[in-house]
Amino acid sequence: MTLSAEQQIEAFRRMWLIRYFEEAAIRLYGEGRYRGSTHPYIAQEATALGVCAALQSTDVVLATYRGHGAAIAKGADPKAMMAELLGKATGMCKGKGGSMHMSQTEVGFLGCNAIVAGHIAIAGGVALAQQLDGTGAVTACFFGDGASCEGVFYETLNMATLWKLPLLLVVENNEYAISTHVSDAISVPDISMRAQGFGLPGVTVDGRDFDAVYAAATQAVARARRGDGPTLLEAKTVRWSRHSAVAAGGAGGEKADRWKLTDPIPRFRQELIQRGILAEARAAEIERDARQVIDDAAAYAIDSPYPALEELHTDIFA
Ligand SMILES: Cc1ncc(C[n+]2csc(CCOP(=O)(O)OP(=O)(O)O)c2C)c(N)n1
Repeated sequence: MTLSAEQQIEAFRRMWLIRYFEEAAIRLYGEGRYRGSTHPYIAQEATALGVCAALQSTDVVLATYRGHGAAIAKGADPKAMMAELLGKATGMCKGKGGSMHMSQTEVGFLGCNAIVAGHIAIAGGVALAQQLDGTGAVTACFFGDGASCEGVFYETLNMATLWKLPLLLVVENNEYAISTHVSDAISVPDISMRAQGFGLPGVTVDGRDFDAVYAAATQAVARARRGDGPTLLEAKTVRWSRHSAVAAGGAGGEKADRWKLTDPIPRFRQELIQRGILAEARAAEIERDARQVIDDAAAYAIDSPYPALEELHTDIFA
């Protein structure tokens, strides 16, 4: 499967939407416009876009608290996301989810999750439902290197492989779980090697390379749709220097700006220009337009009302 020029340009546009969304999220947090926290996806954009470009609109995605990127990549509305971030009634979850619990089921984004690795089991369940429904739909689940050390990851690998579930497990190895480096926590050089013990394919790609992620995801999705079962796809990447808007942790010092040297967006832009798909002027226009979309989304979110007090108990499951 190859992507059309329009699809590649749309992926490029969404990379900028993610980048500007995250920059705005950090800025708005600093201005005290919302509480809790936010976990930037900056520098990891090519992974979410590469995977989501291999999915159909009827496929679904689950992500972590670092999930704004996956949401935008799956087609979620930045305005409704920004309003959700600020806890406003116009948010995609009516302001009750916030940064770590965004979801928009209409576009197949089943949500961000605050519990490290908790959603891996949920994704297994969603894939089981898809298999039982027989629609041919596939689930993609994004999580971090730290999450791949949790027991529920191994339980899901085992059952998903045994039952041949239509599941794509995407481990985004950004080297750090808050302040713990992978070399202090993980016994193998590639997390994808862990697939060997469970009998499913494990693949490692450069997560900053859109084409590499897309190619690997396309194969994994085809395998899942054929009914041959899950794939563990490791996307190696680097993280924005801070874990979250409130917690530091990570590279720090001279390593802190490493992501800038391997920024996936100029890399993809260069690729598209070399392929003759994009001209310099058009690339600049796309970037400008994406920034405007996010500026408008921020203004919309700021101007939106908070949920009314009477809404306190609606949509609450207990
Ligand atoms: C079950 C659980 N344990 C601990 C935490 C606290 N916590 C939040 S993020 C995080 C690090 C996870 O790192 P990783 O899985 O590598 O993902 P990344 O943040 O790098 O995207 C931890 C320990 C949590 N939210 N849930």
